[in-house]
Parts: sequence; structure tokens; C-alpha cells
Amino acid sequence: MTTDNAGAKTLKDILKGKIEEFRPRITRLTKEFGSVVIDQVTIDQAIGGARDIRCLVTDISYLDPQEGIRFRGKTIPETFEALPKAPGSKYPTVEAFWYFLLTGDVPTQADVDMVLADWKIRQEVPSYVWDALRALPRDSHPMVMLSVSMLALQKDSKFAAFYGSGKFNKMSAWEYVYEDAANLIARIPVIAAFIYNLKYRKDVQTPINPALDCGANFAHQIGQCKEYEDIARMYFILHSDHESGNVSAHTTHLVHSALSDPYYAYSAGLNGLAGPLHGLANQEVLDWTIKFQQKYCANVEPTKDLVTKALWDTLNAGQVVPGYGHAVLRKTDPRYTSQREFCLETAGLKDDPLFKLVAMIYEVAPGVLTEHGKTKNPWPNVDAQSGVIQWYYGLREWDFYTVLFGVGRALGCMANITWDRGLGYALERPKSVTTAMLEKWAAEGGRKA
Ligand code: NMX
Ligand code: MLT
Repeated sequence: MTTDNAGAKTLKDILKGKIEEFRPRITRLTKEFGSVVIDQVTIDQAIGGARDIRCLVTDISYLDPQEGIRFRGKTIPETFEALPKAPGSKYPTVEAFWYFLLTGDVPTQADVDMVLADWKIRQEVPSYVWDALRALPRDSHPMVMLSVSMLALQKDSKFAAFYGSGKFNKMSAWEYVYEDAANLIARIPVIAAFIYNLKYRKDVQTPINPALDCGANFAHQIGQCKEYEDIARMYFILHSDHESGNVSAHTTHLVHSALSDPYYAYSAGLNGLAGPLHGLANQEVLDWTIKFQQKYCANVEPTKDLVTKALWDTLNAGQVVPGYGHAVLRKTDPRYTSQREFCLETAGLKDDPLFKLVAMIYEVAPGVLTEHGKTKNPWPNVDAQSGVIQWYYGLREWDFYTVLFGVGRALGCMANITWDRGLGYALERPKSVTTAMLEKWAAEGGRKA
């Protein structure tokens, strides 16, 4: 057993105990109850993106369509309330949240200090990552840069080295995933800060401040103010996990199920996050809102009529209203609510014209989308609210917003694949059928076993 200097258990030791205790539950389910039916598949679902099919397992978070996300059984307010806070802040550190996400236990301050110390060692990024990023065209999308950085880190993967060592075994494989995962999440905010400075601040780089937690250090490295430290903490935690069927988490899980290491897997996950129906929507929301301001509000205050017209213009042009709708949620996303409350409680921000416009869209868009009649969920998702906060604090390069999402999402994806390996989850390989088969089963009223 590895211990820290004081002889206490490390996070990895604690996780080892948790995984070993959990394994018999999976063994029992597969050995004794493997043939129990938990869902059935319709033609709609086979053609329509596998919506609602219960065929993934995770204990890291669960998404209820009405209530929204729970991390390890806790709602967002409960999570923020329960975890130890950053010094002088009402928000927890990202390090405290990582401990919680990985183990399911609320850490003590001593536990958090242990993770903080561990990340200080892990967060040093090899210089070849900087070389790879500097070699890219400067106008590459920052998500391309983030994804490339993951692949650049791959050469030092502990999991890939273990697999190639000839000593690979399924029981201890997770320990090497854990090492890569912990290195990846400690480094990804530092890499994101580097990309920000490279693209938007003439490559003037600020060194890590080892006295700061993840969120505070990110604010420091991108030249942000003290208040932004909490925004980084809140933002990374809120975007961390959304059960495992969303595109970024599912892709990471799928790629890792081939025993591709965490760097390959998360690079792929980020490529999915970069899509406009997924994480890129936060950039699109800002783009939509600013264009609306420029087009309609040059000399006049926005009105509900103007917003309604702009929403219909978007819909009639065959486009989606970014930041609205969801594949699972059927109510306002609590991540939206949490950020909206932050805005309402922040002097200056609550009176900011862009926030007021976003708030007005919230009043109007659900009605317009309901009348439009297509979307199953006319309510806002996380992306409808996140950009305006960044904008207010001066982070106005909105093509960077999905990178912030990607830093947060790494926490959930890495916790998930560490447990995937710990519990020995199989290669993911669903079965496909042909259209002619669907037509035959349709004519027969269903597939005969
Ligand atoms: N504006 C206009 N039409 C919409 C919207 C919207 N916001 N949301 C869904 N629809 C349409 C959708 O395009 C589909 O049309 P069609 O039948 O012509 O293909 C129809 O409504 C039914 O879609 P749903 O079943 O309600 O939604 P689905 O599960 O397929 O997709 C989203 C979910 C999130 C992809 C979809 O709501 C959307 O495109 N929203 C806008 C983009 C967005 O905000 N994405 C971010 C999601 C959160 N995240 O961060 O990842
Ligand atoms: C997410 O956070 O991944 C998005 O809300 C999309 C989803 O859950 O499908």
C-alpha cells in the first residue's frame, strides 16, 4: 500500500478499497441475473440515436429528466453545500470535487489537502506539449488544440506502458488508468490556460502558482481577477459529468473500452464535445445573442417582441435555438439555474445588458419553441447561461468556451473510465441491423426471437 509522508492512505489506496468492495456486486449481477430484461428497443430508437435505451452503467452521476443531474447522489446545491470550500470562498475546490466524484465520499479538509499536494506534482506539463501546440496554425480552433494536447501527452501513458509491458492483468489495470487520469485532470487546466494565452494573449505565458488550487491557478494563469477564481471552480464542477450517455462521456468510455489509454480516449471525447449539438452550443449561444444585440438593439432596448421575432427568424431559417432543448432533460437544466442564480447574486452582473437579454430569452424561448412544436424540451440547458458570465468577466473570445467545458468534463470522464477498468467493463460493441431487417420486422409487428 502506498502512503503519503504522514503514513495516511492516499486517494489511490482509498479508491482501491472502494473498487475491491464494489466488484462482487457486478460479478453477482452478471453471474446470477445476467439475463434479466431491463429495456427493449424500438425502431424509433434504433434510427433515432438510441435515445433512452438503458444500456450503460455508471455510479458517478445520474440524470433525472425532471430533476436534472445528481453527482454521487447529490443535487448541485447539495454538492456545493457538502464539500469543503476553497479558502475564503463559498465554492468547493475542484480537487475536493474530484475526490468526491471518484470515491463517492465527501472529503475532509485533510483529504482535500492530500489531493491538492498530489496535483501540484502531477500538473507539470512536458515541454513537447507546448511545442506541439505552438506548431499548429494559430487560428486553429482551441478545441483542436486541446484535443491535440491530449494526444501529445499520450506517449507517456502509464496505462499504455503497462499494456505493452507483457505484465498486463485485468485486476490491476485500473491503477494505471488512475495514474493517467489523475495526471490528465491536473494538467488539463494548465494546458487550457496555455492555449488561451497562446491564442489571445500573444503567447505571453504565466507560470503556475503552486500555492493556488486548480480554479484559482487557472484564473491566475489567464490573467483573470480574484472573483474569477470562483467562476472557474463553479464552471469546472458544473460541467464535469452528465451521466454516461452524452456524446463526450460516451465517446471516452467507448474508446477506452478498446483499452485505448485515457489520452486517446479523452482526445476522442473532446472531439465529440466540439460539436454544435453538444459543447459548442455555449459558443453558439454567445454568437447568437451578440448578433441579436447588434442587429436589433443598436439604438433600442431589447423587447420581448424583438426576441420573439429573432427566435422565429432562427427557426424559420431551419436552425436550432442554441442552448435550448435536451436529449434527456424535460425541465430547465439545474446547471442553468445555478449559473443564473450566480448572476442574480452578483452585483454588476445582474444588471449587465447581456445577462438581461439572456434572461429575457429565457422568458420567451420556451413559449416559442413549444409553439414551433418540434423539440421535446423547450427549456434551456447549461449552455444558454454559461457564456454570459465569461463575457462579463472579460473572457470574450467565445470560441474558447467549449475548452472550459472540456476542462470540467475531464473530471467526469476520467472518474468514469477509472471505474470502468476497476470493474472490468467489456469492450463496447452494439449490434447493427439493416434497413431491410427493420422493414421485415415492421411488417411482422415486431422481431420474433
Ligand atoms: N431549436 C430548434 N429545434 C430544436 C431544438 C432547438 N433548440 N431542440 C430540438 N429541436 C428539434 C430537433 O432538431 C428535432 O427536429 P427534427 O425532427 O427536424 O430533426 C426535434 O426538435 C426533436 O428533437 P428532440 O428530440 O427534442 O431533441 P434531441 O434529443 O434530438 O436533441 C439537442 C437534443 C440538445 C441536440 C437539441 O435540443 C438541440 O439541437 N439543441 C440546441 C443545441 C444545444 O443547445 N446543444 C447543447 C446541449 C447541451 N450540451 O451542452 O451538450
Ligand atoms: C452534457 O452535459 O453532456 C449535455 O447536457 C448533453 C447530454 O447530457 O446529453
